[in-house]
Amino acid sequence: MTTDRWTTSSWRRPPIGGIALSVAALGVVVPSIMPRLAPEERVSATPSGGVTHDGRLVDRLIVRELDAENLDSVGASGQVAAALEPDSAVSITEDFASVGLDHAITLDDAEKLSKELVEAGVVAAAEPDGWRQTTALPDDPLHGGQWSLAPVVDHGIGAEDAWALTTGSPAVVVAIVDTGILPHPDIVSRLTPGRDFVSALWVANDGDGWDPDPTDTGNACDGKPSSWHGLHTAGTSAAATNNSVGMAGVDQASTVLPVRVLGVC
Ligand SMILES: [Ca+2]
Ligand SMILES: [Ca+2]
Ligand SMILES: [Ca+2]
Repeated sequence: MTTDRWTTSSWRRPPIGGIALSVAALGVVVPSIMPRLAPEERVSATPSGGVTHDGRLVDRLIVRELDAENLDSVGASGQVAAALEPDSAVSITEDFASVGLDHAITLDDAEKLSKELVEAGVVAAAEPDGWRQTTALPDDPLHGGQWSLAPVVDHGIGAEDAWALTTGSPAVVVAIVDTGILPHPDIVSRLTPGRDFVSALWVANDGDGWDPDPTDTGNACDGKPSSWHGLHTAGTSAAATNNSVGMAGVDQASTVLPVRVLGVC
């Protein structure tokens, strides 16, 4: 099990004029100009109920840039900014810092507060700063190379985030309409009897037309090797997962129904 920083949607506004201070200066600059409000005057710092994304409350935000002019004329900005505890600011980079809140709030409220801080001009960007555990990381040795399952920011489908919500259902049957199937040890336990619908004998490569055996007999031609594409797509969809073999399947519980429709060439 590994842990890593989570990030959620952050709120950003376009660059504005005036003097922008690094948030690394929060601990020095903000206390002298930020009003401290009574709890009943503060906004967004009251938990609204429900559970957080990872079951924990959020007590810090990651923020970027303070605008000195807006902080000099706090007004409504100060009401929002009062939820921050600038003395607790920890510099992350030259522009970013993690800043404590006056008390822990839910993830939803932390995201709302982040948006309000940006809209009020207190910071240029903000998002909740918290921890979550990666509990859905499979042990399949080839999973690391499955780029299509990578996080969305890395141009994948974000499978690990999805698996945190569900790993699939045995009630689902996925028909793989492709070149057929092979008895690979990473998929054989997930198969239900399929069908071979290649009718033309000159492309069937199994000596007959339609039949109840969707085994992929290969489609090599014109010097190109067989693709075994049906096995590939079946594995991506529903390979046995967390079995220390091969790859991980997007759906870890469904059944695969192989349908052979592609023959030679
Ligand atoms: Ca056949
Ligand atoms: Ca067949
Ligand atoms: Ca596997």
